[in-house]
Amino acid sequence: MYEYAKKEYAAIGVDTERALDALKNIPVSVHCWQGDDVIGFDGSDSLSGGIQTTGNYPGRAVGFEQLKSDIAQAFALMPGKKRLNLHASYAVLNGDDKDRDEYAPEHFAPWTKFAKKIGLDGIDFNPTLYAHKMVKDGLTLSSPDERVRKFWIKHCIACIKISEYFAKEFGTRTLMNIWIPDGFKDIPADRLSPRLRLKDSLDQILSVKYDKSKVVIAVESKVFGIGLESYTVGSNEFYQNYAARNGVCCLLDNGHYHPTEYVSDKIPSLLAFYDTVALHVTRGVRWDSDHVVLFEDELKEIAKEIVRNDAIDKVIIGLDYFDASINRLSAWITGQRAMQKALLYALLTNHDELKKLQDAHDFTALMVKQEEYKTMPFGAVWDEYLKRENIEKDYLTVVRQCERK
Ligand code: RNT
Ligand code: ZN
Repeated sequence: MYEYAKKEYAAIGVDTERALDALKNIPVSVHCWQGDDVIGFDGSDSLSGGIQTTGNYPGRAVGFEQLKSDIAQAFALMPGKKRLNLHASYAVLNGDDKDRDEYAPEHFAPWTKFAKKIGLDGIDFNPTLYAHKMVKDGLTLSSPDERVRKFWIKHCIACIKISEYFAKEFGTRTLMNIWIPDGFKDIPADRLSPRLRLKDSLDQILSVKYDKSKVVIAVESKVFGIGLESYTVGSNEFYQNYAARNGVCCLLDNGHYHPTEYVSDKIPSLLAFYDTVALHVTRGVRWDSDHVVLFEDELKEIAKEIVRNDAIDKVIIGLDYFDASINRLSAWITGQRAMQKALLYALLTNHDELKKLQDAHDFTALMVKQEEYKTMPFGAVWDEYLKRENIEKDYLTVVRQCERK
């Protein structure tokens, strides 16, 4: 089957061997939070900040040991180069009575040890500014209460140190992504002041010296959250301008825009101005519902924008979804494999030929060729990839076994 597929693709000017080689080297940062419904280890056992996990499927990982073993199991069934995307709320405190503003590399050393043991490429990191008593009236870095802002500024600075530590340990760049939930349910009286306070807080965080070749800091915008429908402090315009002026990176979460806006179209817009663009790949169904990522059209378009713009080294791919209504290991694996499939699909496309058709304004041929791709023997190349990665195609059987255990 693979030999046949190889010939078919060669006939349209695509080298499947090159595609397979490229795919296995594209790192995908897999989020730890699918395993435990975004709860974390450090206290608050309910989620806040306008995000929500729905479903009551049994088997939520509780504590470091369970989450570690679930990650080891799920990651073993994922092909390709993997990184672990960690939130600060997953600190391993071992009885150390420290709050988030005092977290240090030592609280994450057990994660480093584990990630090295299972052969990961590195760890990416996220300060956690939700599900905590210092979130006052739903606000963190934009709070009118200086004490609140100070606490979260300190937390973010602590996270820069921890990110630097991860980068040093693995010898790869660590992405540190800042997302805050700050917003209002109903019509505000002042939309500017919270944004000015957020700007000042970010300035204070970024005034700390850090090695930009080791740590990439990103800011993640959003349009609304549950219970925060009317106003979001960290809006798209706010963060894009902040990032452009302050030399940080924008993180695009494809659940964070209006449903008719596409992140696939935003990636090349940002690539025109930035060296680095970060992604949270998710699937919103009617809202930012964080459904499991599937191999569908918008995901394919996102992958095409990464591949055909020679942006594999510029776009940092991370996953961000959480489904508690199905087996969590299966959710993890399905989404990660979907991302890999979309990248492979993009790598198996003769972009030069299609671009030429666009430049010649031959949209008739472009449409025909794009349709032809859809029935190419893609599955045979995917199966070959799994074989070469030593990964069984079937993961449901293993997942069911784990479930029984
Ligand atoms: C929330 C953001 C944020 C979180 C994670 C847990 O809407 O997408 O990235 O999902 O940090
Ligand atoms: Zn996100």
